[in-house]
Amino acid sequence: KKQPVKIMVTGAAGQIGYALVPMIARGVMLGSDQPVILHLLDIPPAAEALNGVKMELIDAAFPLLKGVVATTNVEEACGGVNIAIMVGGFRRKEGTERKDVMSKNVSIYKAQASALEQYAAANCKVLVVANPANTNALILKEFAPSIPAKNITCLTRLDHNRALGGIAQRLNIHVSDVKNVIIWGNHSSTQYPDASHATVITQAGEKSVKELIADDKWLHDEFISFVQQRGAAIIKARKLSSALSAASAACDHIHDWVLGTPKGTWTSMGVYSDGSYGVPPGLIYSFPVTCNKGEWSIVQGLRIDEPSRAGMDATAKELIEEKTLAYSFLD
Ligand code: NAX
Repeated sequence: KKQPVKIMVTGAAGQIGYALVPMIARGVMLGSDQPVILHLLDIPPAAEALNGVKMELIDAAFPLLKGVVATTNVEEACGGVNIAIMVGGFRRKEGTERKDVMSKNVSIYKAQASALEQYAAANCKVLVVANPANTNALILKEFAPSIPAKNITCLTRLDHNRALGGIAQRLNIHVSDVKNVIIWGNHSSTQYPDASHATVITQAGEKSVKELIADDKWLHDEFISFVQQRGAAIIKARKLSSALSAASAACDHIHDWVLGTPKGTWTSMGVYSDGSYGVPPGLIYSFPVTCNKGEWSIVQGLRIDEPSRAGMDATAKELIEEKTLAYSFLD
């Protein structure tokens, strides 16, 4: 019988948390034979709401859920966790400046990095969802030096899934027949969604999306802005930002990282750059990756065309600026 895996969700009283924890407890993240124990963290003003989430988890009587810890104490939340999903953070509200958001998140991620380093299980895998996701993950990495850099990632799977969906809609096919899009760079509006290596499974075998769509304008303009602007479209429609799709993407990210990507298929993950594709090392940058036995590796050898190169560089430039801004709060 499998031992339960301990999973921490920070910001668990928020809207993504509310969508995410039942998915984890149902086995969506780690499989229907893997028991889990949830550690839910939020801040004191949300303590009562957090306790309400715990009560609902109990009431749902999930067979795989072996325990729930709901706390506002970071050390307690991090205790022995094998997986940490960082959804909590300071959010940008109307009128707040980017720099204020950054300074608050730098101090949150610095503190939570130390707690993870001291109290989490050895080899804990970390996924940062909270924005600015790439830079929060980088701060976390810097302040948890004993956690291997390869264990610290950020979420761009939602953008990846949106890109698959955009192509499926354009070709009027099912999303599961599309694969190998890429999200390069930052989880922000400078991200570069790339369909130039994407393929579609047809009855006549695998065909390239470029060949099937053959409309360069759509692939270079409409597709890219569809993916980049989808988050804003959700906010306009729901008056709230994406939550169920973000939660689902977080499950996909951990699922594939732990259990592996299907043969011939890659996904997108924000990971610590090793300089692949000329991306500056020392950034958390989204790359195409395959996963095997709990380890990701960047897909190598893809041909990069001119527009992709420009897009990949622009989003790297923004990440360098974010890093500089974040570091300015550390002195
Ligand atoms: P909510 O504001 O609903 O929830 C955030 C929760 O975090 C709140 O309950 C808050 O009390 C808690 N929190 C604040 N500071 C904390 C701290 N220091 N420790 C623990 N918890 C803390 O936001 P929600 O819609 O759930 O979004 C969460 C984050 O995900 C935001 O930063 C958002 O920008 C980001 N997103 C990232 C996405 C991605 O693809 N990477 C997509 C969706 C989402 O926009």
